[in-house]
Formats: sequence, structure tokens, C-alpha cells
Amino acid sequence: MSRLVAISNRTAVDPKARAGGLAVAVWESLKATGGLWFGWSGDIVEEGPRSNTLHAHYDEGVEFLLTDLTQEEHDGYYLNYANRVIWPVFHYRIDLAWFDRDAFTVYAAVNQRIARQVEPRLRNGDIVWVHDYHFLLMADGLRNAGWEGPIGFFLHIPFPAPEVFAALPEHHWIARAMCAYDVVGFQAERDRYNFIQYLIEECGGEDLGDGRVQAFDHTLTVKAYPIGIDAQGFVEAAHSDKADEAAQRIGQFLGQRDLVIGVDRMDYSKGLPQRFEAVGRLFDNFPDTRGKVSVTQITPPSRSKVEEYQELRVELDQLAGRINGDYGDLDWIPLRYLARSYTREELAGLFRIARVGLVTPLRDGMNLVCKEFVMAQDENDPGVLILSEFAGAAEQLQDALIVNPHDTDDVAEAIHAALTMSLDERQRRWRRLRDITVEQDVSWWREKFLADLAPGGLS
Ligand code: ADQ
Repeated sequence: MSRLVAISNRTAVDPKARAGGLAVAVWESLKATGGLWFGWSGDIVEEGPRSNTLHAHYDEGVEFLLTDLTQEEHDGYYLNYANRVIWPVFHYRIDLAWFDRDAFTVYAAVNQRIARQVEPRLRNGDIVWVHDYHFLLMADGLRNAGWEGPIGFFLHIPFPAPEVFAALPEHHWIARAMCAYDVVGFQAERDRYNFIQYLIEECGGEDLGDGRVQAFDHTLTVKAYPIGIDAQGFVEAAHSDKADEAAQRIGQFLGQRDLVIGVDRMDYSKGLPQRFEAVGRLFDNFPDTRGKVSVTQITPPSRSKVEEYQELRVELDQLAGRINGDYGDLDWIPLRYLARSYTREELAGLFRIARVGLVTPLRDGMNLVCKEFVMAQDENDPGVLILSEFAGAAEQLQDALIVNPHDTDDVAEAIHAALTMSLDERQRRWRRLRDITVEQDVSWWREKFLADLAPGGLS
């Protein structure tokens, strides 16, 4: 019997983490098959015997095996290499990367160390599925430790154009290690294309067609598997009591005004300063919107130990203050910016009553918020989605108003077009968005990936 074994930096051992993104997708996959999940416990410990033990937890048929990190591992592998080198470079922000050879050494060592701990726990027939940019080198480690079974990898963030990837001093090493996987999955066709082009241009790789690639004496499957959401679950969340309550609370504040909503982690990839500028352009270019629209941006701080994130926070505070100072009135706050998180149900309720969903990242692997926004809409009076061409989701959600997030006038025009769009057009666009979000949901994504990694199926 084959069993699914997932490896990712963060797990959903805490039920609160089962609400969105990677955690919910992997959790749903493991629950469906009764699998095993390796990851970081979230704790930092002193170097010693404890730093090498695995802590076990069981929940709903899923076994968790968690490792702690030492301070050195945490700083080198997680904070510096993953979040201050790979994250910016893969999001096309070479200018923000803190290139650091020592950090890469620690990153590689943590990948190898965890691989050595995972391998003895694997049994014949297991299917190993590794997630995201923290563990690009995991297959290499598992092979070195003696594992011969299938290993797949899914990258949740973009894979950049070859010349951007090549800015990483360790690009060749990383690419070689990625080719040790049997299946490498990306969010979008654009990412798959970038990876294959890199292999062809820099490593003598060959595209064999049909999703097969040969490089570094290895033949592997490289395809796009766009991640989806639990579409039906989100419809239910949007109709829950908590959703109603949140909708009512914001409704009291809105009065007759239209709600334009944005929900993103506080991250420079999400294009928040540009979005705030676009809101300013909206009130400049379309005076009829003044006093009639309330833009609400919900943005919980993330990675606040990293300097670039602290700077972003300051920039957003200033921009929001300036826009409200310039345009606000005694009875109108044009831009509400809430630096905190809400539950999935509350967000679903806010999406439901919003006229416009603003999803304008400068780069995003997929972006799930836009899919959640679509599923929360009411069929009789749906809101309009504005989506960046640089989100992976733009390949699927072509019926959104697609914008260039750098072009603040373009975004302002799209907001205005959305606010004045006829009911008929809103419904036509929304139905097509809904159909694809329902059809290509999280189970579709999982099955598509696992069909390539484990053609014989799971137990
Ligand atoms: P993220 O960069 O975290 O994920 P995203 O895909 O939008 O981005 O997922 C965020 C999740 O967090 C959504 O489910 C959203 O509802 C939730 N969330 C956001 N703001 C919140 C708030 N204020 N309160 C509560 N919840 C909030 C990474 C990649 C993406 C990719 C996902 C999944 O960067 O491109 O889509 O992984 O693969």
C-alpha cells in the first residue's frame, strides 16, 4: 500500500494553520490518504540532542514528525537563504537579495540533515511530495540517504526567467538538485517554461516533449499544476454566521458606499504601495468616485524580522495617511488599511459584499485570494475581480479585469470600469471565473500532480 509523505517547512499541526494556502492544500491531501507530514516545529533550540529529535503528533489519521531548528539553522536556512535570497530573487527582486555564501551552506546542510532523518521513516511504496522553496535540495539529500522511491516537488512561488535565476550564485547547484526529483511542478506555464529554458540554455538540458525533460543525466516530468482552493468550502464559509456578522459590521461603516477590498500578507511581492498609489489615481482621475467608494486593505504583517518588511510597513503607513489626508472628508475615510488578520469566514463575508476585489501583486506564484473572492460572490449581484497579469492565477482567470500593477492609471481605470460595469457583464464574467475555480479546485490540483508522481495511485 502506498502512503503519501509530505515535507514542507511549515505544517498544519496547529488546526488554525489549516485555513489557507499551502497548509490547507497539503492537509487535505494527507487527510484523504492518511499520510505522514515532516516539517519544522516552529521552535528554535540550543544545539544538542534535542535539536536532532523528531517530535510526533497525530491528528485525524495524519502523523506529524517535526524537527526543531538551532539558532544557526534558523538564521541561515530559513531567515537568510530562504526568505532573504530565494524569495526576492524568485519574485524578480534581485535588488533586495542578501547574497550570502554561508547562508547557502546552512540551507544545504538543513536540507541534507532533514533528508537523513526522514529517510529511515520511509517504507516501500511511499510517495514523497516535497513543497516549496525551503527544500529545493531535498531530493538530492534523500537520494544520498538511500531512498529510491518516487519524489515529487511543487514550487508554490514563481520560477523566474533564466537570467534572473542565474543571478543566484548557487543557481547551477540548485538546478542540478531540482533535477533529482521525478516530478517538478510549477504553478503556471510561464514558470515551467522559465525552468526548462534555463536547463536548455545553461545546463545542456533537452525538452523531450510531453512534459518530459532531460538534464544532468536524469529524465524528469516538468509541468504546471495550478493550485486551487476548496471552492465548495469557501462558498459555505461565505454563508456562515460569522461571515454575516463581519459583513454587517463593515456594512454599518460603509453606508451606501461601494466596498473595494484587498487582502494580502504584508509582502513586497504583493504590490501594496503601487495599489495605494492607484487608489489615489482613482480619486484624482474619477472625481465621481470621491465620497462614494471605500477601499479596505487587510494586511497582516509577516516576516517582521526581515528589514525589507519593516520598511514596507512604514511605507504603507505613510501612503495610507497621505491618501486619507489628501482626499478624506469629515464623513469619509477613502482608504482603510487594517494591519491584522481575520478568520476565513470573516474574510469570506467581506468578499461577499465587496463590489470589487483588488488582487494586484507584482509577482505571485498563484494567488489564492482571487479564487476565494470569486467563490464568495453572490450569483445575482456578483462583484468584479481585478487581477494582476503577474499572478499565476491570471493564466486561468482570464475573465477578470487583467491589469499591469505597475501602471497605476491602468489600475485606477479598471477600478472605475468595475464600479460602473453592467449587471449582465458582471454575471457573464463571474460565471466563467466560478466555473474554472470550481473545476480546478484543490482536489483537482492534488490528483493531477499525484497522477504523474504515482501513476499506480495511492492506497
Ligand atoms: P501567499 O503568498 O501566502 O502564498 P496567497 O496565495 O494569496 O498568498 O494565500 C494567502 C492565504 O492567506 C489566503 O488563503 C488568504 O485568504 C489568507 N490571508 C491573506 N491575508 C489574510 C488576512 N489578513 N487574514 C487572514 N487570512 C489572510 C504562497 C504563494 C502564492 C500561492 C500560495 C499557495 O506566494 O502565490 O498561491 O502559496 O500555493
